[in-house]
Amino acid sequence: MEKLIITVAPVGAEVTRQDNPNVPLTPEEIAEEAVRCEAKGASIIHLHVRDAAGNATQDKAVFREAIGLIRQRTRLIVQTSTGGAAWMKAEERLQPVELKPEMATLSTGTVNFGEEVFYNPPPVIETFARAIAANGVKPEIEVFDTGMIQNALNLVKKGIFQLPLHFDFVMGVPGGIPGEPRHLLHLVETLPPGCTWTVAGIGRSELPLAVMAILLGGHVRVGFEDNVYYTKGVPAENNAQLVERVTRLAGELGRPVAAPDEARRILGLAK
Ligand code: KMH
Ligand code: ZN
Repeated sequence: MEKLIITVAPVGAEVTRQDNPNVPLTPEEIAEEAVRCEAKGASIIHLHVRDAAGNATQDKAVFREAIGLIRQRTRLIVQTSTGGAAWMKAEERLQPVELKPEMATLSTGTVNFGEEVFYNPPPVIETFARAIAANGVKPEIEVFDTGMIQNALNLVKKGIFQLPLHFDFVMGVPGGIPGEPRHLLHLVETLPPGCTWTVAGIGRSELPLAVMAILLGGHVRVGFEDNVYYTKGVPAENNAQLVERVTRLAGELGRPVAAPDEARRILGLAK
């Protein structure tokens, strides 16, 4: 098994300071959190940014500032979101890809997202995929339900992406695939050989699915975007605390964590 890649998703688009008073919001706060998370074992940062009022934005200028600070202070792989928030228009969501980050997400299907709809019809998926490929960015396919794997493989058939692809199973979103072990096994079995995957369990499914991924040879995403608690009813102090727990568990289970440059090799990013 390869070493474990830990992605931290510290900001998200929906989480607020009411949910957890320690959510980093400004580029400076996000960069400080990135430093803490790298020190505890993260090698990828899944990046959303906020405007001056603390609301989700896909503004390229804010992404540029945050990415600049993260790059100055860490070796983390920066993975920008193209999902943004469910209420955003597609053109708005795609902006950060123009900055040519090392990675960007691509959600390959529409899904109910709590009370909203995260809308990704086929033409949007294809436009995003072509932009990601044209900018030389490595995609992470965000899978909220099983059919989204097939939709991603269709992009390979069309020659836009090449195998092996890297997937993120986002499990436990109300409206998406439930965050249960049997569903993770099914998703993993559905992937073509050679693909890599990580799991982002939402809320209380974060920890059990992380442990399964450690054991199965997958990778793990944690952070306030997915879960703001350390244990039931107890808000995490910061994102680094969630990263540290995964590093500790992985060590106990005999799976050391990858440093950023090792993650680059595992994901085929190393030049
Ligand atoms: N905020 C969600 C609607 C991504 O970052 O690529 C979508 C999302 C996925 O977070
Ligand atoms: Zn996201």
